[in-house]
Amino acid sequence: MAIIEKILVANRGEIALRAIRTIKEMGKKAIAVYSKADKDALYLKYADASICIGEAASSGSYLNIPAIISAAEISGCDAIFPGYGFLSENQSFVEICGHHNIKFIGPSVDAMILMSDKSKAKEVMKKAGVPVIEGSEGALSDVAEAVEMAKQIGYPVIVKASAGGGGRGMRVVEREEDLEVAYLSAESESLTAFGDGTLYMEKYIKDPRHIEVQVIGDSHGNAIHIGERDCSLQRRHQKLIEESPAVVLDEKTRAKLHEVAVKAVKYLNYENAGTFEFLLDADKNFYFMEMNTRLQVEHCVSEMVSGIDIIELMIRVAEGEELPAQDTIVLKGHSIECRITAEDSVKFIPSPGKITKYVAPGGRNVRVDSHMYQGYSVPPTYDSMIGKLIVWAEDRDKAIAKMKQALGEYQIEGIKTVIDFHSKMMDNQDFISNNFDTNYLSKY
Ligand code: MV4
Repeated sequence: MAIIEKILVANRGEIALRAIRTIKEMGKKAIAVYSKADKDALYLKYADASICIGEAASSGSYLNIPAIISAAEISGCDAIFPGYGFLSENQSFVEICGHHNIKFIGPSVDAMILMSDKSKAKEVMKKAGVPVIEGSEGALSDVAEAVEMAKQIGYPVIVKASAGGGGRGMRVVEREEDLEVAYLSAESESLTAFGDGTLYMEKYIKDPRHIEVQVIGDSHGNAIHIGERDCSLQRRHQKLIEESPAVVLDEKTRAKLHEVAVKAVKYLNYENAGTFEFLLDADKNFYFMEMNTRLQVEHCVSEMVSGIDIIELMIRVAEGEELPAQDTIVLKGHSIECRITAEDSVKFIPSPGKITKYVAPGGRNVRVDSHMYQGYSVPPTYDSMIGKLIVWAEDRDKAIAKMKQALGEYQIEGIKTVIDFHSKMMDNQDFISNNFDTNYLSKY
């Protein structure tokens, strides 16, 4: 047990604010870092101290490892909380934290390396007894092997980048005559994007749902899940609405999903928070897709149904504490999250600028995780997500009604947001009847 006293939050925006709140509630000190573009950011006001780490461009600030490590050393931090994006899944950063005796609040380098190779991750998960999608065992070596593999599993197939994730370096192939072109373009795309052109192949699952399980392991080999989330409502691989539980699952499938996820955490001896992503096919079979070795944007819906502060749990695990037993985790009701971005509601074109009026929603079981305030200028430099609106209610219908009310209470002027899109979704019959999949927004 090594009590952490001072934590550097190596992130910005809503997640920096989210983390600082928990750190201070735990009686610990929170140190913020910021780029020149973020000098007026709200999270700086809530931190115990803040340190400028460089230029607006992320490469000169939030991705600048020497600047962040220096900030941690100068301020006497004994741990770093990475949040999501930026350095949260950067293997050398985790290693460097170790060299400096700074506890990285997240998984080990080994777990991170393993899961960053998607085809290797799949092999390991298969060994752990987790259902995986039929396809190549590991990476493909060339087009000829791809053609043979596709013959075996049958079209349509999908080729994916081993180093990928989030949809880049991915091609769906319907017929053998299209495979070579698809293979070569996926290969060059992933080589450009990730510096690695390794590909693997799977049977293509048509119109799946994206279901993921929140897990956490501790340093004593214990592992628990905090339920699942349905993140099927996406646009161009950007999640827009997430919920927990995934009401598409029957109790038996849900129990199996949770069981498999916990088994995998134990098999990996995985420490800290993570997420197993699954695809659910039309027959309600689930298959492992990827593991995210970080806290995710949508963790809040899991917090709402469980009553657990996941960041608090991450910090406690990093201190060497044992996790609570699975049977103490009680999942109740329904939670929905709408991601609020500074984009227009029709084409999702970024709309940075000054917020001239800001009134946020409120009320019972309404949670606003946002760094917005009246007078704040949304910089054009970073991700356009400027907040999340999360609600909880006894069931999904009530949660939708509450979300609709809360969205309607927002008054934001000066920038465009996707609030109108979300309001329309809360009235959309397909959404209300839970009749959608990961391709819904591309059809509609
Ligand atoms: C798939 C698939 C269908 N079949 N794999 C998209 C991102 C990357 N993580 C994997 N993805 C997919 N893999 C097989 N075998 C469909 C997708 C997919 C998708 C998955 C989850 C959420 C949204 C998606 C949107 C398009 C495609």
